[in-house]
Amino acid sequence: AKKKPAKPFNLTSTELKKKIIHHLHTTLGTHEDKANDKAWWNATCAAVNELVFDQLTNTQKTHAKKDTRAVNYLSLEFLMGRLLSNNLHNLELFKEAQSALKSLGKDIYEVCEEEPDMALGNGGLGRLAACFIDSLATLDYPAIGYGIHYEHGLFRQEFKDGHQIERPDSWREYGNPWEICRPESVQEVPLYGYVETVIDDDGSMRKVWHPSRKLKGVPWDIPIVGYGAKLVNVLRLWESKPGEAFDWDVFNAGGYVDAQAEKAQAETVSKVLYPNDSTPQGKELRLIQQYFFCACSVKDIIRRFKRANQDWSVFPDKVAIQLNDTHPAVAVPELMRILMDEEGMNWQQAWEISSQTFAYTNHTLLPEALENWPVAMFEHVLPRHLEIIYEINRRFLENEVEAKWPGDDAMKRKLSIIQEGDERMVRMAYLSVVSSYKVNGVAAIHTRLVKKDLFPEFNDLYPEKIVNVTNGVTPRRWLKAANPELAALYDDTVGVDWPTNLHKLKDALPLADDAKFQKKFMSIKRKNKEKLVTEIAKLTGVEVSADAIFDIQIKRLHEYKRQQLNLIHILTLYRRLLENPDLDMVPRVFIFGAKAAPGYHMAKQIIFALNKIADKVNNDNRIQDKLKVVFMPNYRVSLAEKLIPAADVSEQISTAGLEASGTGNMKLALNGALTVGTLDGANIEIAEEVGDDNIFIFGLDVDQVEAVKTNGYNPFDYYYSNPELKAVLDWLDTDFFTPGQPGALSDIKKSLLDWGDQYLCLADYQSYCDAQNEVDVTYRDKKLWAKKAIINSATMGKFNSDRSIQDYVDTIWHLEKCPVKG
Ligand code: 26V
Repeated sequence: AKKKPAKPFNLTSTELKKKIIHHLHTTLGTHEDKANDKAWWNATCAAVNELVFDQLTNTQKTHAKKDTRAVNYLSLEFLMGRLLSNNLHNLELFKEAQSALKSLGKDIYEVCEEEPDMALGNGGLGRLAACFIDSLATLDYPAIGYGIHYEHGLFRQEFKDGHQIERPDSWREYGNPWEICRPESVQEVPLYGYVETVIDDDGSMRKVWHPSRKLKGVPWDIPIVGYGAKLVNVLRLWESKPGEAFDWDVFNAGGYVDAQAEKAQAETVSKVLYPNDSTPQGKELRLIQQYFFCACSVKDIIRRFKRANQDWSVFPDKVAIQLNDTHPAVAVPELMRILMDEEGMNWQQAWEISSQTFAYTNHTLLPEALENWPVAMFEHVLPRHLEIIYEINRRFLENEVEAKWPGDDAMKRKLSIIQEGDERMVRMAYLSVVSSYKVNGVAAIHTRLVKKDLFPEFNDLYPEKIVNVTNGVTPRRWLKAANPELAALYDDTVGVDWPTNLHKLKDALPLADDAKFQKKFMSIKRKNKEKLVTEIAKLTGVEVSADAIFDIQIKRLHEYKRQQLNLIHILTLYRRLLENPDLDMVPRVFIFGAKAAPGYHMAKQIIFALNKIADKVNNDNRIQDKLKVVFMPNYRVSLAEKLIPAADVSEQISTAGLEASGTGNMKLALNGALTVGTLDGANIEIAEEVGDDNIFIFGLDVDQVEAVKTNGYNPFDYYYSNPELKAVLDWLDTDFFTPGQPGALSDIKKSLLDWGDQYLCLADYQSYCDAQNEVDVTYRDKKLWAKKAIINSATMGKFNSDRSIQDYVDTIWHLEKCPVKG
């Protein structure tokens, strides 16, 4: 059972070394003597590409020939991180590359560090897309990821006096070895203008859109190597350029500046990723970004379809289009427009096709995160699309809603895709639900709430439409590549096929109690912690000990994720220590990684507060290093890969009902961290897998949250009845943490009291402290902790993104595998 299957490429390290040197000379134009790590990185990428591009060509040939159904995953975000180490692992050539580079005097980990992260996403939604395209390729499913080729990904975070500063991220400044430009597949994108109604000779009516501007979409392809490298799919990212309409005459007539300005404007469309992942700003540029990439992608999909088919009616059999949240929802009216205005279909024919093609994934219940576009703006940018949305809405209200709730105008207003009021709005979520054949939530509880609270009437209307697909993460990146020693231990213990069959880890469960295995498992954790100690010192200057509990909260900064609850618990411990420096507690290092949206005041305040508290705590000799606080700057995928393998405790403490799923929770548990968490998102399913004894659940559950809110929540009740809580909140009003600036942290206290504590931190405070106390008690029993850590890791099989993808295939996409020969 432990015999290793044949490798995709039978390359020895010597052969790989030859290739690397060859590329150093011929691709990089340099030489061993003067090459720096960047050059070595580039040369290694080029060597990898030789293998990958070959298999990419094979894949595309096979797919074109067989013309099998494919899924098109439309997403404004793909948070890929680095690709070299991942690609080497998926080609099963990491060891060979390691020794090749070693014989050249290079450390592969240092070489990999040269790669800038592809940070083309904000957080969970974008990283999920990245895991999914890895799994699709691994499982031999034909798929294309479509997105935007942003010049700048998510901003780089720096701290200045504890405050977050945003700096531009320039991931491609010195080129990117992974991408291939495909000028032969450029697309044109019309914008603005007006719609003309034309009556033809036979009396029939048609619409002609006269756009006033045109952009060009240039595709960049990034090969996606599945594990075992059997199949190589592509991620196709569109870059905007000025279209043909670009006025070269003006240019030649001396209007150089005007022409440059227009060019600059066109290029602005794919310039930067919007860093806000909670409140849509309603900016015209964002709508244009969405339309730009949808228009390019839909045309590209149709071009491929037409290459193999004449009969439009089979389109939904060949093409599935998945909308990653509502961000690409404008693809729906775009497909309708092409089918009617360009292919000459009538409404029924076009709708028949379109409504069998799209499916939509919802990723959030937060009302403020739902996208609504002002009708006026929509009309200005996309006049024809607005007409089509009106018609979708009219038919929906007059046929479906009327049939179900006859004469009920209130219901029509409620479900209308157009929200009436002072400023009329297009509700993109409703458009997506009405236009999709399936809608899915991303964890069991989330889907239940999507049905019950977000779209209850739609669920009545279409009882089969809303389904659950619980999220997952790729075990290749998040265990094999990120935690090579634990991966090797699993290889030896359960066999080498766990990277594709993560349930195999369960075979290690009988060893959870075994002293020898526990020792191996925990000494790997220890080594990972020691590496992180060095990294923390390097990045923050803070000295921490690997003997302490490493307690980690890494995710975007959001009030609903409740970093502030973690904060007030830290203050609680600090206060106890100051009152009793001999307090018997296991030393703890609280580690944070989080970016705040640039315009999100309270999130930035929380970062500032944590930095100020860290300054104070870390330099307080009275507390004998029992407490440390570390805020790691610029949290991103590559940093997550260093933090996750070193975590003892995983903080998953959102207000129940608000975190759709979470995926960091899965990665951390897979790497042997124990979760302190609420009954929210996928935490619930994690608890089911690991068992109640192996997770620290606290706080109100979804039903209790609802009850507390309906009964009128008053945070002051908790403040006045809990002296410890009162003391730490009052502390925030002093200048203890911000000498000379009293009140600098007061907003946090205000938000938790005067402003109503929307996220019920105070209601969950005591329960959270109790759970944290349990952590302390449990950690003292080294054997017990080791057992729980092993159980956590070994029971994460369900959260393999391969399982998620197979669920999508079974319930939504209905794809067939299309293996490719090497
Ligand atoms: C929302 C918005 C709002 C408009 C402005 C731009 C923008 C960009 C991104 C988002 C995404 C918010 C939704 C999101 O990221 N949800 C997360 O999805 C994860 C994957 O399903 C899930 O694990 C997290 O719980 C959920 O918060």
